[in-house]
Amino acid sequence: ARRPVHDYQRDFIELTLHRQVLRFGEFTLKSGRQSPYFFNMGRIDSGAALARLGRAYAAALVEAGIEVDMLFGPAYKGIALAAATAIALAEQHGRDLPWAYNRKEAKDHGEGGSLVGAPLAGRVLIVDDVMTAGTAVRESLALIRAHGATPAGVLIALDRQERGQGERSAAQEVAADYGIPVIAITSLDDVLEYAGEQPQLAAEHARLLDYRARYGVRR
Ligand code: OMP
Repeated sequence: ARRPVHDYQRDFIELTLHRQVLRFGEFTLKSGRQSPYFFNMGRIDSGAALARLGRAYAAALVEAGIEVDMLFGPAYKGIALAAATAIALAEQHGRDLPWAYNRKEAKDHGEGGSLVGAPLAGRVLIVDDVMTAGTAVRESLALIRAHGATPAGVLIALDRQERGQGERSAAQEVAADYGIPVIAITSLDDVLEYAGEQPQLAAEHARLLDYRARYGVRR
């Protein structure tokens, strides 16, 4: 059974297609996997598009109904995403949450430290772009714990539904290992459904199915 499709998901899918965030071709992923598709959030490169993206993230968080005290955006791409989500939460949902981000390189002058923004404390929500093998998200989870805060969940735009360290998906593993929800606005299922509906994407759809058979989770 398919999960219900919310308005914010429809709007987000429309945005990603319009801005060509989703592309088909041959891509080498961070994990070394060769993928027939890539989801590039860097294509959200205007103010209006970013605002729309922030609204989708905020709506997904509110819909999930989880309790969080603050947002954390991992460098680099998560920074703008956490900022856009924080703004949308404040403006659309009346929730003014603290937010923070990290630097990739520690600074030895100025404000010091590798964290910027609100101190990491309480239940922290990670806001990032895509989960594949879960490596990026696990680094953020470790950082939050190292600062004595509690991971509250992970909010991403796309769950690629690929195997993590074992047979389950990276998102399922992270959810189980940390006891937290992984909230994804869209997933590989949505990409497959979209490609499956477009006659001109028949070859891409077939490659997606092959890819899922290789790196996806048993279903
Ligand atoms: P994992 O650390 O393997 O979960 O990969 C997630 C990261 O890979 C994301 O934060 C992105 O930087 C990048 N990525 C994308 O942006 N889009 C994709 O479709 C796939 C990846 C990827 O390299 O796996």
